[in-house]
Amino acid sequence: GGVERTFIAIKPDGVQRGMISEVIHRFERKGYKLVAIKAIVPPKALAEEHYGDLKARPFYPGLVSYMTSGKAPVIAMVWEGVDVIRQGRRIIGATNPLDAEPGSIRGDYTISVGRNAIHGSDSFESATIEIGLWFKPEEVYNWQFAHAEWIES
Ligand code: DAT
Ligand code: MG
Repeated sequence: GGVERTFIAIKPDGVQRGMISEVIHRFERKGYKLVAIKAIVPPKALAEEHYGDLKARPFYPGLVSYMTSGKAPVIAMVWEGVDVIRQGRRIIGATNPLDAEPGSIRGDYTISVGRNAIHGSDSFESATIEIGLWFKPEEVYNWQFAHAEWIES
C-alpha cells in the first residue's frame, strides 16, 4: 500500500512489436516514477534465476531461451509509487492474455501466454529480489517529482 518499487520488463516479443513507448506511457501517465531503465539481453543464468520458481514447468526451457535469444533485448525497468506492485499487475493484466481484461496491456496487445510481452513483480518479496537481480544499486535513482504533492497527497 505505501510507496513501493516494482520490477517491470518488456520482453523480447514486446520490444519486437514496438510496445516500449506504450508500456512506459501507461505507467508514467498513472503517476508512477521511472527510477531505473536499461536494455539488456539477459545472460542465461539471469533468466533462469528470474524464473527460478518455474524450473519444474514444461515451458521453462522455452521461456528461458525466448528471454535470452537476443533477437531483441529486454527493457528492464524499476517503477516507484504508491501501491505500484499491485497496480502494475493490474496495468499488465492476467498471465494468460485470453483471461486478461481489455484495457490491460496483455488484454489489449497479446493472445499467447508464451508471448505475453511484459513482466511485472507479483509481490513485495519478488520485487525486491528481481530488482536486485537485474540492477546494481547505483543503477536505481532516488529522485522526486517537483509536482509530487499533486499526485501523492
Ligand atoms: P506472470 O508473468 O504473469 O507473473 P508467471 O510468473 O506464472 O506469470 O509465469 C511467468 C511467465 O511464464 C509468463 O509470463 C509466461 C510463461 N508462462 C506461464 N505459464 C505458461 C504456460 N502455461 N505456457 C507457456 N508459458 C507460460
Ligand atoms: Mg510471475
